[in-house]
Amino acid sequence: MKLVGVELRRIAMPLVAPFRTSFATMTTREILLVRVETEDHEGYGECVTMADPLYSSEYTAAAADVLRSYLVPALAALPDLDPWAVAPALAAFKGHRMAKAALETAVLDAWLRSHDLSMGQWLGATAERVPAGVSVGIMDSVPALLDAVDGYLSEGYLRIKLKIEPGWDVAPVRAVRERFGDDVPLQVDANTAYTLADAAQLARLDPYGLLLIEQPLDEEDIRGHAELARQVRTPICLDESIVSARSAADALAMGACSVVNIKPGRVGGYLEARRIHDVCAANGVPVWCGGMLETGLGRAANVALAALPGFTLPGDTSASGRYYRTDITEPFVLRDGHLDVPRGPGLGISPAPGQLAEVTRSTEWIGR
Ligand code: OSB
Ligand code: MG
Repeated sequence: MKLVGVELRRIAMPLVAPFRTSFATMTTREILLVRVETEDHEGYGECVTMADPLYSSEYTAAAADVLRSYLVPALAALPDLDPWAVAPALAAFKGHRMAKAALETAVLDAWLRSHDLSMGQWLGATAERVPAGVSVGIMDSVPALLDAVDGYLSEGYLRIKLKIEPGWDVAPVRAVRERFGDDVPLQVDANTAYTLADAAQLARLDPYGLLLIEQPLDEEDIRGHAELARQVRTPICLDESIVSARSAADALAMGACSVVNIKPGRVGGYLEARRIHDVCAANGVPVWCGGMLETGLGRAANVALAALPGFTLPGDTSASGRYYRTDITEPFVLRDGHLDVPRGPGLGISPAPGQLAEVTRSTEWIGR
């Protein structure tokens, strides 16, 4: 493929309800969309950075800058473009995995369209639909949380994840168990809010039969997670700490986790995400697909990834309506607690021009 240019588009999407984690409260999702134009096709990649560097070191303005200043020019210097050429062309630039992932995904979308292949087919998906979980933010009160969980369970979500932080952990978990019973698949996510000194408090979650505790400790504290795994019975799952197939292999070798959350943005794209899937499968370690409050564009690719055979746990791949009143694509809807894997070429879904225009704050064209 021959690259013609790349468009960077900043959009702002109001969330249906504020989403509170241990690191921030989000009310609007500010997103950078990358559109790659080749001589015959176009492709989209959704950059999953947050507006501020609170989940990880990346943030949206920095992603736009590194794309404009380094990544797009490096790609433009290639005589010929295909999905496998992207990561090597960008490798000299350290970090910025979410920005790289968005660019690689846009190239992949265009390339898949030119080969009339769907993302799921190309990745090796073995399922036609994937079970949907939902990530439930920290609330002002336990009754408010129970109302929210009740609503999600009525909609058909097959797994509940509660965001936790010190002061909001055992009480909400106990309340959800008491109200909805022991059969609801339930897990928690701390987004690095604890230290190893909190091991005894985290062990108090043991009686509640959780599927996993996600990222309790600092992203760099692999040894701490390994020690914590010896002190609690609930399986440890890593999110922020896993940035590559190599870091996944290292974490597994150290016993730092027994489950992995795969977010393609966090690890530099879908090619690396699939490598992590393969490393985990080779080790008998279950994986699930995380989310970053994506629009339908990012969601389409995540749902395709989640249809690979090693994704044996429901992901944070919720329906569009859990996040946005109006998505920029055809909305993903729950059917029987599942989302359908798109079948069309590429991402299998495209933005609706009117809706896209409505949420656009700025666009920037970088010609080759
Ligand atoms: O840690 O998984 C996380 C959202 C934004 C940033 C980090 C995380 C999350 C979520 C929600 O938990 C996932 C989703 O529903 O997209
Ligand atoms: Mg997480």
